[in-house]
Amino acid sequence: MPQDAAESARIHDVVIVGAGFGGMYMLHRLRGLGLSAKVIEAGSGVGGTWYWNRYPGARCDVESMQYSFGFSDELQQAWRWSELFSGQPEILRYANFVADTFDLRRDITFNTRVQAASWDEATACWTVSTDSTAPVRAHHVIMATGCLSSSRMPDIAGRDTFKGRTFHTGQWPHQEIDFTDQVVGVIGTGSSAIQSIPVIAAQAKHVYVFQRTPNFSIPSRNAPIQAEYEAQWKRDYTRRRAEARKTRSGVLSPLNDKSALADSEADRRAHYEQRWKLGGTYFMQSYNDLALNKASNDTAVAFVHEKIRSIVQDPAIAEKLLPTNHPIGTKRICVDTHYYETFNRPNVTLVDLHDTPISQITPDGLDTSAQSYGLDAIIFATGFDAMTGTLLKIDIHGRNGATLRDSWAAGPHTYLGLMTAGMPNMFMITGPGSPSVLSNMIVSIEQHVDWIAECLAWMRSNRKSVIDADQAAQDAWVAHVNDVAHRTLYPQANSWYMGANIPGKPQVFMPYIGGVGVYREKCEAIAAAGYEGFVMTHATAAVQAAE
Ligand code: FAD
Ligand code: N01
Repeated sequence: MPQDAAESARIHDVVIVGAGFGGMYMLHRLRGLGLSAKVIEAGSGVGGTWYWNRYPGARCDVESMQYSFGFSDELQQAWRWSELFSGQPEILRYANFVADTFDLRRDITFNTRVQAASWDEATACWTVSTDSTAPVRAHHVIMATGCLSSSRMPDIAGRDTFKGRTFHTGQWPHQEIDFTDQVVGVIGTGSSAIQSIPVIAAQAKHVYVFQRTPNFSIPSRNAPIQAEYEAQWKRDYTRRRAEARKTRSGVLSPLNDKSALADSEADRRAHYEQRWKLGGTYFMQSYNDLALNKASNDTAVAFVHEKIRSIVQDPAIAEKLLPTNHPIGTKRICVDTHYYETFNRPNVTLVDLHDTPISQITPDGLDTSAQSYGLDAIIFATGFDAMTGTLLKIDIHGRNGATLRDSWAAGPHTYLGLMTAGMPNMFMITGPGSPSVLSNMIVSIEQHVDWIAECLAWMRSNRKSVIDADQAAQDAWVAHVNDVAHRTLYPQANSWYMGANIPGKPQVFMPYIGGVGVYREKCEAIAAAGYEGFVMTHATAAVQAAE
């Protein structure tokens, strides 16, 4: 039989879409259960985020000793990180090391994009269609498609007329890009821009930073990892990983468990100074109510504003860099290496789009309503259609032909961020409605993968072949996710967490903000209660015949 025909006839236990950290670990766990699994990946290699986001300065903002897999002690002892916050090339090498260690590539089909998936009730099977292979059939589909994997190019008039080079940070070329002697425009001032601008400015002739909304950024204080620090972690890894899994964010971090308003002005300032010196996202742990109480949050905002004013020499530029339209932390906080200092360089110009928006891209550069800028290259650091964009690009048809696009028309509806009612046997790793992007994502990925693997093992031993989310349980979970979000300051920001960066996208707070530890307990309790809120059915005659 030709290979394509043989593949079409075969029914896998599981198809996994995506070979980032989620898909890789899922494959490893399924093999351990003796299930047949095939991974389909659009890129030509593993690593997901770290395969695609190769822009200068890309690095993690969760410490590498923590932003790494904890499921295998051999793996965590063997791998050595060189920096506290490792750069993209090193994280990609790590992903490849994981693939080599567990011999993952032999079950991954690369350079293949999944375009559609449809459920057949009679055979209890998904048929997964791709852009370059015969359709693949499987009893279960696991979407490990990533929360930040659909880059977003803004619709700016004349975009395609530009004669120079254009880049998106989330789809960066694989070869080194040299900006020497080039005039570069960077559109956007989110995390990707804030990481890349200082590196590009050190090389380019001139950089224009086109800023629509300023963001808060904290210095990372990145440094090489000292041998003793690494040894401490490695001696105590098992206990520390277990502790991290119980925290709010999946990161061991020094939370100061009191209100910002409980300290005097002087003590608060001294404490913020300490945190600023410590650096990184830990700043948001300065007090326990920065995400809850506007008055507390305002104290942190005022401190960071003061810092920006003290770093940026030109007071007019400093004022333009002050974020004022959202509480600190309600958009993903940025972490940088010399971002604000970069605006003291003579070859960097901040273009404030607030009063003078971009009107068009021209063959030679970019026009704002006030001025034309001649550019050799434009970098779109304009973010992602986060959390739902990648899933909704796939044409998914579940029970009775219902589509995921219809079922999520008013925003993503899931049970635990793991399944959506009407899409039987389709799981999502770090789907909307789970802590996902509000956490150390490797911790959240491991938790979802383990939960899904254990669920599949349970189904097999209990002779269940189909699992679906119960509609009422899902509705209650969606209401809970909303309720918890609205007890915080997060919904006050026009963030991508809210879908606010995509014109026309429903504005709902998508991740679950109840915390990684609390969420894990809920998931475990639900499993222990026989998968409460899920509906499981026995194998039908048709399924048995197909097996
Ligand atoms: P991804 O890594 O996004 O992998 C998904 C894969 O699915 C991709 O390879 C994609 O090509 C593939 N795919 C998608 N759709 C299809 C399809 N239809 N067909 C075939 N293949 C498909 N998180 C942290 O916790 N800490 C950090 O410091 C951190 N830093 C980040 C820095 C950047 C620049 C970005 C963009 C994100 C960062 N994140 C960070 C979030 C990061 O996305 C996660 O930590 C993690 O890497 C996600 O892994 P994943 O496997 O779930 O998804
Ligand atoms: O994207 P973003 P990102 N004209 O959406 C601007 C993770 N990550 O790629 O705010 C002009 O944050 C937009 O402006 P505005 C992390 O979770 C982590 O930077 O819409 N500007 C904004 O400034 C992060 O949150 C790291 O007004 C336009 C920017 O583009 C997530 O990925 C590093 C525009 C987009 O910012 C996304 O970050 C990198 C237009 N038409 C990424 N359209 C770490 O450090 C958009 N913008 C770990």
